Amino acid sequence: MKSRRAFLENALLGALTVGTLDLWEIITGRAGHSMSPPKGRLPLVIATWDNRKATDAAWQVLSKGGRALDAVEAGARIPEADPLDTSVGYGGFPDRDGNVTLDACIMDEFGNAGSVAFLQHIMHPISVARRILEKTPHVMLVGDGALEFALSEGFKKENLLTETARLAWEQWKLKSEYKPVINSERHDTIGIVAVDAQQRVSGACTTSGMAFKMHGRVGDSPVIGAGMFSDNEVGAAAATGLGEMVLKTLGCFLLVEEMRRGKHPMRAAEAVVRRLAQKYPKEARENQVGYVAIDKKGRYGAYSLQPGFNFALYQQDENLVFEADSYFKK
Ligand code: SD4
Repeated sequence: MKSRRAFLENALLGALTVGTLDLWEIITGRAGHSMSPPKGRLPLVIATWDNRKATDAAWQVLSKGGRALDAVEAGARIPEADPLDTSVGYGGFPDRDGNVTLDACIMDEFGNAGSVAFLQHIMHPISVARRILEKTPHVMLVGDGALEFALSEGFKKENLLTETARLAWEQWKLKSEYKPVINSERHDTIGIVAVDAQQRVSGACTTSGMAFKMHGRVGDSPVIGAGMFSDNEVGAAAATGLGEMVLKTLGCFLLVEEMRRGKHPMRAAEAVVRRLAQKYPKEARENQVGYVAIDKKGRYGAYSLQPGFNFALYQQDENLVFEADSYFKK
């Protein structure tokens, strides 16, 4: 019943949050709802946005004593195959020329990494990234080369543009004067990080990127250290939101380094968001960036620029979703 109590405490925390100070934290020394208690618990998986189906798939691996790498891959594959998720894989909104182009990366507990960018026609870029990690001496393959590799590994070539996504693109073309507009409202990219019962840390990130982007545009999600970073000595982090901002600050690498210096995952995520807000004040005011993070002890945290960033968390047999604290307030 401890998990139920933790849930109630988290709800109470939400109610007690005033401005940037968390009253609950002041009264009890306990952390806020974007922040786990100081002790942490294993195993644990956390994902950007309300990706509870993904954290559930990951939990099926973790709860049986499985490997964090398998858990994050299993989780990432859920939105990739979901035609209703318009920011990831099949059903993802296309670029401004009508092509669905995908970015993904994955890291294991040994620090090995695999990544694909600007990949077309393959429903599960995260699994292609894992094959790159396991079967090649490289970290990253892009475009036609990534597609060739995927096909040689037995992945199927498919049409990923759903009718819904095509219609949204047609609509966008009418309104947008055909400029490469960065769509700042829609964000469902999944970044998913886990630590398993044996304290192995891994992470994955997969996306179709910004809707209606310029053809060839690659965001933060496939870039190791930007959209995701995992270091088995410390923990892991994943990002969502305007990839250009995450890329310019190498956000996830920075976040893991903040944890290495001793910060709780939530405080580390907050520090990285503050860096963004201070360095790029105009972009920060107008766009969303959010981070989720875990450390090796099983503590978690999340923080975003704008309010409204939520995250899914599976720990102690409960699959929950919380809204993260944010730099700008409602
Ligand atoms: C990108 N970071 O390509 C991704 C977009 C994103 O939810 O997170 N969308 O910039």
